[in-house]
Amino acid sequence: MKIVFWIIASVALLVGGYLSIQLFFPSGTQTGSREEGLADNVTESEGRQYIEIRAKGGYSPRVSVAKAGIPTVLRLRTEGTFDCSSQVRIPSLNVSQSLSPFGVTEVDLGVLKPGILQGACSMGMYSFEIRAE
Ligand SMILES: [Cu+2]
Repeated sequence: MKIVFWIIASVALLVGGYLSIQLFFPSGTQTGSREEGLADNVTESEGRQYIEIRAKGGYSPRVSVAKAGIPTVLRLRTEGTFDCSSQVRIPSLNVSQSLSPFGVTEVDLGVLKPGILQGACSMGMYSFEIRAE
């Protein structure tokens, strides 16, 4: 009976290890040394700030840190996006935007107030947030 236990334990370890690798290093994403979910995706140009978010099978980065108090444009980039992340909602700003499968769609967010903006796909399955500080 002992051998059966060890076989089950090894299989569990292998599966668990594989899953955690998938979790921390999802294929197709470049993980740098930055905090998970945070990325340098906010730029400023001529008094406006631009937040770049990629929409495909979810949103990345999941968390964007932006400045409150200046006009802000959200730039949603699709790369062959045929899943529901092409239907973007930001309920608190009454934003509901369909993205074409390829390209960049700009959404004017106005002047951000300090706080957290929650965005999601139409089903609420994929989400992202913008922290305005
Ligand atoms: Cu969805």
